[in-house]
Amino acid sequence: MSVVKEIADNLMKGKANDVKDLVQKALDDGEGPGSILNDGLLAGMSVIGERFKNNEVYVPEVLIAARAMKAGMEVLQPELASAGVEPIGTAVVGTVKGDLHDIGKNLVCMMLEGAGFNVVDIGIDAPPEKFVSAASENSATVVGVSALLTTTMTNMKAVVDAIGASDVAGKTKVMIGGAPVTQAFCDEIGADGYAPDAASAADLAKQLAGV
Ligand code: B1M
Repeated sequence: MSVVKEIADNLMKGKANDVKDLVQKALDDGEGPGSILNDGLLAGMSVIGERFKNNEVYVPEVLIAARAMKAGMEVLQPELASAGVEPIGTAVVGTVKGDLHDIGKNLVCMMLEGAGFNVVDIGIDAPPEKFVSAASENSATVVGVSALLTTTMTNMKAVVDAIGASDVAGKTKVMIGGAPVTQAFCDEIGADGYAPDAASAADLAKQLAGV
């Protein structure tokens, strides 16, 4: 098995230390940072995403795979920067104002990172202005809004409206998700897309970013 394939394999098993060592070995062997990222780390994370979507693995497996990806990225990041490998876009992600739930939002962030996005996590209880300023400062391709409560999902419309009235209107797409959120609600508030789970959120973000 090639070292790059071994990276993907060990990432899927959540073996953070092995992934870190294998990324270093691949670099020492002269493997390109882009291939280590795309065919190793992102390939492994994409398999985990698909399995999660199909209920073949659950939240703990995703978390340990994401931890392994982070370990590999620590070694790879400086090499990517010097090789000029760019992220596929920037995603600003947060939980809507009034809402303190962040487990699903964190999973969405991990899947977006796993798909190759630079992720700016603005945390929980985030007012519309925070989404707008983070999107503007980071030239976000996508803004992701999470809500877990029927009482806070209504605040998503304020984010959609604020982005629409800001300097990033037309440049940044807004996607929404969370347990009480539906496609019908997405259509009603005029968001650009809805994803039912974290893996689908990464697919949707790529689609919205046109990659
Ligand atoms: Co709360 N809570 N909670 N809670 N909590 C729920 C959501 C609830 C359904 C429980 C219940 O009553 N059965 C209920 C909501 C009812 C409703 O509105 N329909 C509820 C309530 C009522 C409350 C409080 C009001 C309770 C109280 O104080 N009386 C309070 C509100 C606080 C606030 O936010 N202002 C509250 C507080 C809390 C805790 C702080 C104790 C804790 C949160 C801890 C944390 O997040 N750090 C908590 C928890 C843990 C839950 C449950 C048990 C689990 C939520 C979770 O993390 N799920 C939840 C009941 C349940 O779901 N069984 C419940 C796992 C996570 C991976 O799933 O977040 O759905 P989820 O994310 C999924 C998808 O939804 C999607 O992808 C994720 C992974 O596939 N997704 C997106 C999420 N965001 C997305 C964004 C996207 C795309 C997809 O694009 C941007």
